[in-house]
Amino acid sequence: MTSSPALDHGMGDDTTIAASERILRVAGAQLGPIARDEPRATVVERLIGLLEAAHSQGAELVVFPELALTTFFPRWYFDSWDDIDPFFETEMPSPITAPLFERARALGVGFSLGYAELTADGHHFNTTILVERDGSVVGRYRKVHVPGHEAHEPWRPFQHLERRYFEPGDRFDAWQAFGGVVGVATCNDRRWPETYRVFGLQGCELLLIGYNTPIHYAPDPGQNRLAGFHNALVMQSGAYQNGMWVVGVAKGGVEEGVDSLAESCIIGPSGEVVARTDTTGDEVIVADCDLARCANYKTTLFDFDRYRRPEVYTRITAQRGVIAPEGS
Ligand code: CDV
Repeated sequence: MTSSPALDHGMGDDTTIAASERILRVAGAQLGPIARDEPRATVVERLIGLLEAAHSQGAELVVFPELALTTFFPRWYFDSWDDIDPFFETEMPSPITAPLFERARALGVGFSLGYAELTADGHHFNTTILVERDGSVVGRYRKVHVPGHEAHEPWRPFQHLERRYFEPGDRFDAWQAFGGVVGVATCNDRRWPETYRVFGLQGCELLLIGYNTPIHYAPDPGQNRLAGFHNALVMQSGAYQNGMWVVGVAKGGVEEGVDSLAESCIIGPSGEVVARTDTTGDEVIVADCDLARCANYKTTLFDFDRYRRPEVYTRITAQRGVIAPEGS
């Protein structure tokens, strides 16, 4: 499927609920692989090229992937923080990333950008920053669901050591930005329905999700052939069940020998995909996201205030793992 602002969003004539349009033209800026030795400055040049391509198509907001400045380094085991910390940013913007911020402000384009954050007091997070069209920082999001493992597991063809290198974030905050209510989540967060619902409960109309998803899933390779299906399944259902736009953007392709899912897409509050990449490299997709359309779902089938039963859902926050009923 190619991207097109003029694409029929498949919502027919269901215009009775959304009073007036609130259209934001959003771009997903998919990245192809970043080599381990690719300098940050070169990556920033690629990001600026994608930003300019998105702007030339009228986009006001550009969504970049998770950990968009480096290769996906959790695939390697490192014993010493001296080897890990060079993948992290200690300031944002920094002298190297400042040209992206400056170009975006000059063009009047906002963006979200995933990067590895090392705080002044030594904490490591998988972070995404959201920047408005005037260059102001809307907020920073730190990945809540950190997947993978903590220790070296030599049986795997490659590692997924996010749990060794990142602490989890502890907040899902939506923000007033871009003329609507906007949230950010990161990669594995998209597989958890709680993510979308916590944003949905804040009236979120647009959720931005960057990801790096290796297609080979070592704990259960039987899932490999379903990587694309599961990617679409979780984001489409999250969009529909919460009446929000979801923009999922990959760093895809074969990076340092590991094949990662591309299939970046923009999904409407109906749950329908309205734009999707058709390569595994650097590629921009664009869609006109009418944020007012969210009301069609938020005020009908998914009128939370009318229909939800939080008193019946207490296990969701009171309990972490499974507790099966007693008996055989
Ligand atoms: N970067 C990620 O969070 N990747 C995970 C792994 C587990 C494949 C994902 O959910 O896509």
